[in-house]
Amino acid sequence: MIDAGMNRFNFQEQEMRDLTVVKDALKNHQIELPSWAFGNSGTRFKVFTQPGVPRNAFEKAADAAQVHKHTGVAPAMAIHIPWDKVDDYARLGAHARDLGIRIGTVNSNTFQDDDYKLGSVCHPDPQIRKKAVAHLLECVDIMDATGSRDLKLWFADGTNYPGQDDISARQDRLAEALRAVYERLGEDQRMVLEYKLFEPSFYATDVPDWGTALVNCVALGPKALVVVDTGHHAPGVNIEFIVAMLLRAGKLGGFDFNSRFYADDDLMVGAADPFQLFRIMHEVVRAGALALSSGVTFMLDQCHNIEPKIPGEIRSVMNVQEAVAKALLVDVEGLAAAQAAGDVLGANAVLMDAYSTDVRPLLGDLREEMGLPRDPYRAYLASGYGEQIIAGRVGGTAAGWGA
Ligand code: RM4
Ligand code: MN
Repeated sequence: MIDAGMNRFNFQEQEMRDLTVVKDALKNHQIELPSWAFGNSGTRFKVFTQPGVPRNAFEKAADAAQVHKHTGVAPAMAIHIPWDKVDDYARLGAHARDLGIRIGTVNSNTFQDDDYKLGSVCHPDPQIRKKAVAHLLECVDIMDATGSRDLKLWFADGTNYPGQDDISARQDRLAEALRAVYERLGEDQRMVLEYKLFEPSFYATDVPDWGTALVNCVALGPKALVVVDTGHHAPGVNIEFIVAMLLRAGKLGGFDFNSRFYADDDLMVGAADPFQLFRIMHEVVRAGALALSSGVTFMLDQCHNIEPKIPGEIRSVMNVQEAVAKALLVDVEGLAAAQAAGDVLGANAVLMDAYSTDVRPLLGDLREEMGLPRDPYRAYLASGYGEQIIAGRVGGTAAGWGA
């Protein structure tokens, strides 16, 4: 005899067990913040400065720590060299630890020097290439001091006109430079190679897509992995497909999350297309790559040009969490059954059910369990920190996209 009441009880128990799994996964999912999100930024037309902006990497770490304090899931700040150049990187690492966070990915910069007009590691002049590689090696020294695991490489290299340089020769130069850096990496260090379709080069970019990045990383070895910046594709590209392929190859190093309406807009992640973010996270969850141990870094790479910066980062972290929560709620067995049965609409419905779930109450409960405010955004606004930095950070030069 079927006891309906009993079944209902079992169902609830099952649901609760599932929610515990979902909550645990969310608690352990870490999001890394970019130091440059806290500095002034803008477009090539105008940088609108904001009061209270950090003057150096130490103050950026203090702001990043605020995001972590209110969200509980953002315990790392990536740095950009030379924007975050300091005299003593070990002290910067210790400062971050005192604030309850750590220094994460070290981002190299081979695009803001006059010498790099025709490229950096792919430049036709061996002297310029040498200079670029020296910078990358210096970044590895910095990783040693901060205890960072990853060196992020993004190259502005490319050409503007057909015939300007030899496409294939530039690839040889790229491979040679990458090899030199790869060989310098420590036991637990990795290099993550980021591709971008175009800009600042408008004809041929040297690392324009995941194919080029992957070919290079495979040739280098296990410590070289690909980074997916969500703003670095042509419109309409199926990014979750790329993510799935890289995960299958064991070559996804991490993400640079942001939103785009047009090109590399660097807007808040989950603002332009929360559904795309969900689809990406579904592939990540499906592959079991959410946890820190998976080696996939979930970084933000954004600029808050017109909105306040710390709240913008908090909002972004919350957006990622919402997408992750929804991806974790996908009825995996139901989906597999529908797929196996060729039930097109049924399978799609399983995914859409998860996406359509309002996960905000779940995330509020989770935060309460973690001793955090239910709404990190409002809690930050009420904290007075924003007013405090405006009053306190007077004088000096506000940080921006310059060394
Ligand atoms: C590039 C790329 C890099 C970022 C710089 C600021 O477009 O996304 O990841 O470090 O911008
Ligand atoms: Mn990026």
